[in-house]
Amino acid sequence: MNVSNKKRLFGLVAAVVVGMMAASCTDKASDNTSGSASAPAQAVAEEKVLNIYNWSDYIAPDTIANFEKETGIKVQYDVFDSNEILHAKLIAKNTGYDIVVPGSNWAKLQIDGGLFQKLDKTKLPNWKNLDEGILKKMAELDPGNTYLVDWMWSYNTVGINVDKVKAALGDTPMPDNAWDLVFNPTYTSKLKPCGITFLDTPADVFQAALHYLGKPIYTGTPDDYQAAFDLLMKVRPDIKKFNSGGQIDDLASGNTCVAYGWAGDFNLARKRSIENKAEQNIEALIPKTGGLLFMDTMAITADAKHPDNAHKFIDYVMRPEVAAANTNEVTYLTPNKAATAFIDDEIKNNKSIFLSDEDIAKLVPPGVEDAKTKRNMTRLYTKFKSGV
Ligand code: SPD
Repeated sequence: MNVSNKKRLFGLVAAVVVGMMAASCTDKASDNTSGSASAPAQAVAEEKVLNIYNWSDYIAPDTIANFEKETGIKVQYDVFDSNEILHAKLIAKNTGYDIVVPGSNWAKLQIDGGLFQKLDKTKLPNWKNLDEGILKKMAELDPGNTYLVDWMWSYNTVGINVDKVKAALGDTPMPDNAWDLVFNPTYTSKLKPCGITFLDTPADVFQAALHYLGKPIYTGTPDDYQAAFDLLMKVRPDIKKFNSGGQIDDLASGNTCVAYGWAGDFNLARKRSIENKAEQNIEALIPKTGGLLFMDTMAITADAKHPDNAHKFIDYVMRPEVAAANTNEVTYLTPNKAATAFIDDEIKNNKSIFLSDEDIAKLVPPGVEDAKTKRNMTRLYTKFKSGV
């Protein structure tokens, strides 16, 4: 993606920031402004430990090992599969994690809730590698780029096993709108035998259903959520399972043929299938109405016990070679401009990873719901999953 594409992408992101301000976190920390620079304890060397909580399948296999070898810092690296899980841990406090990686929209809520500490830029010399345009746009979300560093980004969409889907559809041609494959019973009823999976997260599922219905994806209107629920219930009998982190292996092994999930994971499933000689022809589709954009961001928790080590890790990840190795492994895009030179041509040439200008323009910006809407959405999602 060239710089102007990135600027457009982040212009899109910036457009939602104002809308996100309305949602709230209740327990505001008494002081989240100290950052790691001002606490006297920081003068004392930290124990050589770092606790990180990131999304599953989101890092190259040697990223942590190389960091440990170089610094002597022992990393405990745990994974999660939904923003809801991370958010619940953060608001309960005492997560035990130094670095967490929420979606940017959720991160904004968490900043406002006092759950993160400021970055100390003097400890981040590799900051210079980040794309200026992106930083500027991120500053609209996080003024002064004070708390967040983008980890990687992609979009929610439909992923398919091309051969299995064509076989299951038979005489029925592929729909013009890829979202039909997961939201239109005409298609889902035919695809049911080869296996349809959905993400297991209320926000992602309702946002896509609302988008399919032509509604704003973070509308607060209860009637819209009811309409999305009614739509979802029509396809519920055709859904095999709800599984976020497991979609990669299910697609790569041919266990499922259609998924509603994250484009990066679909490209990773394709890569894994090739590596495992499973020969499944997997594609991340680009819906004509657009995919749902997301960015996942690194932040240091307000109660982090190892903020200095956290800065060391963030700076390490901002090295071009390290950022590119992560992208080359997991097929999500890095915001690290200097990393572009190290990204494999196969990834650069994949149009569902490096999107065209036209596809970028169609991406739907992320949003976040107010607390009441979240409760309603979770209630409806539970009913939808149980199928009654
Ligand atoms: N395997 C990495 C998945 C990262 C997904 N982040 C998703 C945010 C969705 N809104």
